[in-house]
Amino acid sequence: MCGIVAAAAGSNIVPVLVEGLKKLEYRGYDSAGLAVVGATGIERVRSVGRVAELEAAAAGTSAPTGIAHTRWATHGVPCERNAHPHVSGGIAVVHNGIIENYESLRRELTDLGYEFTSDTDTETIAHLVEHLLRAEPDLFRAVQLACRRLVGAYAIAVIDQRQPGKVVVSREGSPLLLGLGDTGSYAASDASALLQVTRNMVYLENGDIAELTAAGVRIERRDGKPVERPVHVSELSAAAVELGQYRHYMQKEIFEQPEALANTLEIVGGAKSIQPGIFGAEAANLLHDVDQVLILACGTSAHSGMTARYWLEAIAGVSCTVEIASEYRYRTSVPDPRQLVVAISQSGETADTLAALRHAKSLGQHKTLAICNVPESAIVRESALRFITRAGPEIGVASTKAFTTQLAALFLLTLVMAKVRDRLSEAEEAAYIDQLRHLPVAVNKVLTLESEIEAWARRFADKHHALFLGRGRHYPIALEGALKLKEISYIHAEAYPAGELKHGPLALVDAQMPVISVAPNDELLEKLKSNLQEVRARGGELYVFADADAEIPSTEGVHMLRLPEHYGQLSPILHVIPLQLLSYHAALVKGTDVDKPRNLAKSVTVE
Ligand code: HGA
Repeated sequence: MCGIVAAAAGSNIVPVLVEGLKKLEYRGYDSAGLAVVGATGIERVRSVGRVAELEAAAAGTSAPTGIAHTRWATHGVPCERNAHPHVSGGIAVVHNGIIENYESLRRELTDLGYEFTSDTDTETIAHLVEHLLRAEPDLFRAVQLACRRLVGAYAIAVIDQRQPGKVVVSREGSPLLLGLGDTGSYAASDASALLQVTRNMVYLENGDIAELTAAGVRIERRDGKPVERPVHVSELSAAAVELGQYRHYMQKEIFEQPEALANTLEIVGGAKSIQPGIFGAEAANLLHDVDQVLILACGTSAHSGMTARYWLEAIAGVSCTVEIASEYRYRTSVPDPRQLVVAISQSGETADTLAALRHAKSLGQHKTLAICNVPESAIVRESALRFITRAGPEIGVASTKAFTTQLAALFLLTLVMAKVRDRLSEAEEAAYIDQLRHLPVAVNKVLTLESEIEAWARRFADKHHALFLGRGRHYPIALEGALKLKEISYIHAEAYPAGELKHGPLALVDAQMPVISVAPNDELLEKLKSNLQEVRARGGELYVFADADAEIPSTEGVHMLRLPEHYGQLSPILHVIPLQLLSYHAALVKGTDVDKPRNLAKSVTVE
């Protein structure tokens, strides 16, 4: 979602701001802007569209202090007038998040004579700070006072033309970190934006306010208490966020899956058995009396949770519920303190998942586990146990390697739960570990299908709808395939458990409706084959991803691609790969913006 970059340094920081925004482009945005404290006061440049356009528009701008932003609109349509920074008098503000009490603040500030020129909630912050500066001329203090009035989630950065050389930032709910450089201080929504100037990062806590100058930073809490925050040396490699030989980040990330899985599973590399400690020192203690699992997640992460439900119940014999985080947080549920609450999120900052986790804790559910790709994220920090997937930075909005590494983590959880519950023999454990060890190689083999899938994708160019079918633990894989196709090719796609076809969706099937089926050689194959016959009998065209050893004849109207031999319980991890490739190539054929699909954003940090 929105990206923030801010800098206070000894020389011109405009190139740093622009380069930082480019690194945050992957988060998704609709407009961009920057403001600096120039010789004549605040100089602001904004543009609807790409950061490259902003860069061109800001070519003549130069100053040592400034703030910059990519906006993903929540309040007010994407247009230049609503793009950040927003200004009031001598100050300029960029904001990530939502100010929930903006309507009452807007009324109050309008009554005080402030004129609103945008439809955003953000503009209230600009006027509020400007107003508070009348009584409290120090920018740091004025922002501190303003934050006490804001309700909602935010990360903000503020500059004041009367106090050049200074940026004040604060966070509550939305991500923000500081970068400590040799000749300047910086802030950004994530570390990738600041690697160009420093590796020394300080992660702000909710309620922190920081002042950045060329000489360094100081941090206080909202109530005025000074705090020290540790400096982390980021290990993120700059190459990890470069495109390299690939056309798109999504393609790169699909092909990085063998490595991402190998890194994530390194923990079982030489091991003969898996210990609860991989989820944290407290895990053995905390998991021993768990009688149920509740998984909270959104989007693709919810699909990994749904797949894990099949594993947890079949292998570990523990009952499992998967809830969409935005639903769970607002419904009245029956808390069970012995339930393990698992929050899954690539970024670890997904607003709905974080709020759902907090909600569960407020109900007395303290057995919590985070499965995230970002170690310092809020969800990780706020959970009792954690497993950090090692997918590396995921830039493409459509999640791929984060999904398969989440699945690997959830499979490890299944094995640990099975052991804790005495449901796993040594021989079974050894066999699963062996399969996990070979998983990267198996994924590699599936990736070799790319050119055949590309040929299939061409047939999707004129299609407006598609149906995805799966059964059992591959039903969530069908859901994920449909989501991928929707997200990046804008083809309307639905997924159904294949047995459900005859209860409604079969009415949609005709020659114009491609039906994509996940057909592993498992215990449900014969049932699935009957469902495929039902489609053929109605003239539907079938695209079947079958295992090499699955007996499905390829007849007229039935296109078939063969994966390697059936991979047992871990087969969903293999079967999602061709669906990712299919949506990627369908999007290429349709000419959509693969890495930045319309209306969508990475790291969904607003509700
Ligand atoms: N509410 C602000 C910022 C939106 C945002 O953080 N998106 O990720 C706006 O609409 O401009």
